[in-house]
Amino acid sequence: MLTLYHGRTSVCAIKARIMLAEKGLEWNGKLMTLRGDQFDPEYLKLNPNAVVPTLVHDDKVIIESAVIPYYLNDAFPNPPLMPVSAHERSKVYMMNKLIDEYVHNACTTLTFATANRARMQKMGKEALEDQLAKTPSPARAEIKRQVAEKGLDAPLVVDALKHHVKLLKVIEDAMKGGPYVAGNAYSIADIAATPYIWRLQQLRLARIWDHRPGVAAWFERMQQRPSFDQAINKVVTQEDFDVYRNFQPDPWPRVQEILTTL
Ligand SMILES: N[C@@H](CCC(=O)N[C@@H](CS)C(=O)NCC(=O)O)C(=O)O
Repeated sequence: MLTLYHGRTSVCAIKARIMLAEKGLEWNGKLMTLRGDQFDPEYLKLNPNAVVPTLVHDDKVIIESAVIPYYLNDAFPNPPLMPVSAHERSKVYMMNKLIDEYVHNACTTLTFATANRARMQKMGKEALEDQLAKTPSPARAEIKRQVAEKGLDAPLVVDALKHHVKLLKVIEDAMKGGPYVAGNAYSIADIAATPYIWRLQQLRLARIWDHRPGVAAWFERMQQRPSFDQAINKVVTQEDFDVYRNFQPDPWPRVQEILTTL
């Protein structure tokens, strides 16, 4: 039996849900609000990092959204979602490394500086600090602290945009060699990148890839896959989409201004 602890809009959880959908696997969902329930002692026993996703396969617990797809691909080999050639496999590893080391925290920076900022501000400084004190990652706590206060003017935003531009460049360059990130076949590399491009689109920042036709065509292909609908559109609620659609101020003018300085 497969159980996934996840969040509806969480990019890492979306990675796991796309993977499960691509494999055609049945799974039980344990939906988390991520407004405090990630710190429940019972959950911390499964995932000491207090984050989603967590996959439980029978009696085995697998954490880390970069690892879960490799695990599922090994445990359920069909259809295979890893390329065969060593070089193409290295592209999958590189994509996950780029995301793990840079893009994921950069995505947190942009999301909390924009769509999630009003909620943090509404909490008030004290309640926010109480929550940040519980997170096992001081780096992620600092991101939230900085962007709650300064929004897109927070110094971290510049690097966050740089990392996203790098991700877009990797995808654009990959499109010169085939329709997918690792070459001619859809793979875990595409699964890893999809939620981050979706998030930019939700944050009303899709114009970042206006001059990258390869990215636009690739993302269109990703959205056409049934797994995109299953993992995203069927899980994310209208209320979630409305938060992205309605948050203010429009982030594009400030983002565009920063992009010209990179
Ligand atoms: N390295 C972890 C990061 C997971 C992570 O940051 N998850 C976010 C959602 S995308 C989360 O649970 N956030 C809750 C919080 O920051 O308190 C992974 O890839 O699984």
